[in-house]
Amino acid sequence: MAYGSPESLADVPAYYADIRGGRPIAPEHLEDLVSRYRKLGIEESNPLNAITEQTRASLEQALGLPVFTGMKHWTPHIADAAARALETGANTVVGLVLAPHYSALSIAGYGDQLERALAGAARLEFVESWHDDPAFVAFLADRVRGTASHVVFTAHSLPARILDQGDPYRDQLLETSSLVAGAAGISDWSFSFQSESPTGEPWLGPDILDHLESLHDAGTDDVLVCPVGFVSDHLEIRWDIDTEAMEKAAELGMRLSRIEMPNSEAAFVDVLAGIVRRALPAEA
Ligand code: FEC
Repeated sequence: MAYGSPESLADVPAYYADIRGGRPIAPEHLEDLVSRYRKLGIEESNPLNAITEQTRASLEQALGLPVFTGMKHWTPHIADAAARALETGANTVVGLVLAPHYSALSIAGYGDQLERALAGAARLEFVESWHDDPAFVAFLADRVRGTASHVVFTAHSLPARILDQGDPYRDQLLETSSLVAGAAGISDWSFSFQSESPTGEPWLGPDILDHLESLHDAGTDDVLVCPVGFVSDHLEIRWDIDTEAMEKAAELGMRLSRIEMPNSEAAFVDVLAGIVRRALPAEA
């Protein structure tokens, strides 16, 4: 399962409405979102969902089992994937989200959609998080090992109220970052959030743009961004990091680069295949 992305600019209002779940959208926020997709060159077709399809196809090959894509906010929906799995006669379904860290405000929503769609017609083995999977940690460690830059690990922010609710999201993100840094032998690193939404409530920080200023004030001039909370080249990477954070770094006179995202790379697909195999019951 993946977040999903609008196929064309014309889809953006319906896509945003799905993300907001019926809550109102300020016209200026919709315009801003349309303009971000337009500036990335997305008009009639969107390469971002294609990455998920490549990952699905490669995972199917690696596992020798049918793999279906379900998107949280776009088509094919999670319910479509569940229906297709049931049509093939599946009696066990492994639910894996292409996002490693659990939050009640993110992964739980995928699980609810899948559980509702399966409605008990197949056994559900839902992977709640894979933030400390040793193969995933080793994959990311390979991406940052040997760098001379200060490494900033990042992930999508969420409303700060999750901390009062005992949500493990931030702790899991810090754990992944520390495991990756440890495996790569890196001591010069920090963590920041990114991609905060204008919902009118406080979100978890620091945001990467503020964090870059703090790093600059502390004398850092060379940063490598490692977005541990994401696995592919979507809007939050191509806009929030490659465009906004890059512009901010240039303004401050800093160098900023980021790791290549895992996307559908064979070594990453092997990581996913290992997680699915471990989630499968012994008799499946
Ligand atoms: O490339 C694309 O087209 C889609 C990129 C995309 C990913 C993604 C991942 C996460 N989100 C998470 C939480 C929230 C919360 C809200 C929210 C809002 C948006 C909006 C867009 C968007 N998100 Fe996202 N997210 C992506 C895109 N996200 C677009 C709406 C406009 C905007 O704010 O820019 C606030 C919802 C609300 O308004 O109530 C909360 C989390 C993740 C990482 C886990 C995952 O991938 O599921 C958490 C990719």
